[in-house]
Amino acid sequence: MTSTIAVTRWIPDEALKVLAEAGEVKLSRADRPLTPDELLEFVRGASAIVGMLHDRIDGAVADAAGPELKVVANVAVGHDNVDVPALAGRGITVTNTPGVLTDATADLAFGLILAVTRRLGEGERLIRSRTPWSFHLGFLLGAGLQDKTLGIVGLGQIGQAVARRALGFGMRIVYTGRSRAAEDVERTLGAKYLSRTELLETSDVVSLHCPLTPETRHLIDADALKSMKPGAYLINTTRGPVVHEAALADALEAGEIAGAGLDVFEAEPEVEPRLLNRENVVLTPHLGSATVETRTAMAVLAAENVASVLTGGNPLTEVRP
Ligand code: 8YV
Repeated sequence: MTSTIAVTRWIPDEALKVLAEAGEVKLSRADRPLTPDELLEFVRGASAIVGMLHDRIDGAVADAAGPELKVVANVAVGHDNVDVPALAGRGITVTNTPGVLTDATADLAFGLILAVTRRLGEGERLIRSRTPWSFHLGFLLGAGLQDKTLGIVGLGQIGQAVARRALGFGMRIVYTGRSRAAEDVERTLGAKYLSRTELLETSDVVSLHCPLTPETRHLIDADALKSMKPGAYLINTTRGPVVHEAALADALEAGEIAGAGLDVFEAEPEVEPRLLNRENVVLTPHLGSATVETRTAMAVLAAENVASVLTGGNPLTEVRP
């Protein structure tokens, strides 16, 4: 019997080609996430589900798919949208796409660091609004990065890639996380392990690269923001709920930190309205991995995971509960 592979949104042709060899592809043409009810209906009878950001794939979705479901391939490194224990309990393999999006996401994080510290959005808005301006030595001054401290929360693959970029800009690296990085990673990056509080108190730029888990939800709350330096910047390219967005708006209004660069939001696509008109905030719509090369590689890796599991092989990049 041919396997049905339910793909919840557009994916590149290169990945569709891989999937087509493994089964019959059922592709949602919606340019938005399916609603929970639509998703339950869409996956009915599927042997594999290719899902992505904002698809909530849990036990109910697995039950709606039925007994044929063998694999859920999430086209993302983050898998907070998938209830991995519930699926594992039903014998379903879950995979993600680590590695292939590391550099693109680190580039975007560094782009946000530069954009917010050098006030690029502000300058661009000024010109586009035809506001008269003239050069003087104090005009739109930002903060330099040389000799400043970058605090990385979560020194995994993406955190390390951001640190490598920061070294090229003359920054010092400190980091925090659930555990210490390997000695050679610390040595190569000159990275010093600090407690979360020490990191927040000493960093000029704090960049978040931890996964969203119950422990990291609202990791950056009002207290955390209060412990940051008044001249510091917060960068978030991981998951919105790691930051308490209303508390961030409060902190920016109170001048507790200097600015923020955000690619992710607590309730995407909504954004806390008080952030929208702040000049010292740079906002991008979840673009971390959004390059042609990276999105293609992510989708192909997800497809290869599906093909391997459906043909009786091992998954390439499995998420274990
Ligand atoms: C993805 C991401 O593009 O991989 C992740 O975890 O956040 C992004 O790189 C997005 O999640 C698409 O599913």
